[in-house]
Amino acid sequence: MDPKEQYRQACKAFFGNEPIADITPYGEGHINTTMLVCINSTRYILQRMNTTVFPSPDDVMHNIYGVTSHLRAKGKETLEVVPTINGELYCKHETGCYRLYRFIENTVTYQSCPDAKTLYYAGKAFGEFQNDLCDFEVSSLKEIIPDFHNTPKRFEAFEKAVQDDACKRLAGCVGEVQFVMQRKNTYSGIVDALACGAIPVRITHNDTKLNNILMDRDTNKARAIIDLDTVMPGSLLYDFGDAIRFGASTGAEDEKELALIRFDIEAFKAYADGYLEALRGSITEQETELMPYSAYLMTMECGMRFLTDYLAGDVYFSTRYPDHNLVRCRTQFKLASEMEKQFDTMKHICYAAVRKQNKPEV
Ligand code: ADP
Ligand code: GN1
Ligand code: MG
Repeated sequence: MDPKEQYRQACKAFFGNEPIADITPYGEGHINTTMLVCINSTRYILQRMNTTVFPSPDDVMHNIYGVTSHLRAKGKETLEVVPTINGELYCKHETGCYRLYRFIENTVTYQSCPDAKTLYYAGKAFGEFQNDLCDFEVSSLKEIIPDFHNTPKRFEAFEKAVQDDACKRLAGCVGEVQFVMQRKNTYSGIVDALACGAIPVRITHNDTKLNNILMDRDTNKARAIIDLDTVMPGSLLYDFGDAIRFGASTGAEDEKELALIRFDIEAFKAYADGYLEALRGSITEQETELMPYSAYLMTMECGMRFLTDYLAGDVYFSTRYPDHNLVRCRTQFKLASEMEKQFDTMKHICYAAVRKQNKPEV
């Protein structure tokens, strides 16, 4: 079936035979297939969910419905799930599972950070998101992808992909593979801290890159946190680190010219300021201590996931050309190697931002 026709058919579950004015691919997500649909002069986001990555769409939609209801009750702008005509949260069609959101108008998403102020607003938004979910009932959340940010397990998967070399691509990425191998002793800092209770388990977003926030087109302030597929129990360090790996880079995640990729310490400061301001002192000492490391770790983890997928034949992330995952992993490793040299400065920034929040008001 013609791909567009699949989406037209899926629309029937939500709109019956209403005429569809327009249907076009939208956004830069790596996981779901996203379409912008216009019906009766109203715009919607129609997504075919990636059921390889998310084998239980029921669980994903259960979490999203719960989390968005919770946020809306607190007056927050959030994703609005449009149910099917039969009242279901998504539709199962012969070509896949589809869900529909209202399009949040007058917003933009960034594929790389335009300026530090934008990252400050992003940090504030994710900090508020963290706060807003601190009274959400954990037991009502399904665990969508177990061990999602378990970096040692991600490393095991990487080692296996190297051993298998399923697509005979290893010879072309020996330097990148060595880069990951040489750092194998650095990957367990957050899982160890969680396991021994040194840092708390919280409800986290787990995919905090800048293009998962809708910013207001006029004010540039954050309007809504989107891509709620991976909201699960985790560490706030996953959210902080992942936001930095994407937002505090001077280039896009798939920039081929590595000279353009630098770790931007001003952007790091802006995000940390916004995030810690929104957390209003609820971060612990151990979490603060690990903030710089989390930025490095989430960057390495993402890089090794891209490289794993490259070796496995691009079976997980969507790619637009054969070396796309290899290009992506290189930007991550460039960033990680720059971060390694700036831990002290980063630590200083984080502690200064925390102190500012803890200072009693006069
Ligand atoms: P993926 O899981 O593939 O990353 P996302 O849910 O992040 O998919 O959606 C991809 C892109 O679509 C986002 O980066 C954003 O630009 C856009 N988008 C998603 N939902 C909405 C919405 N409700 N309103 C406006 N834009 C949206
Ligand atoms: C994926 O769905 P998207 O494009 O927002 C991935 C993240 C990665 C990110 C890298 C469920 O995010 O974990 O960090 O790509 N999401 C999933 O850009 O694996
Ligand atoms: Mg996304």
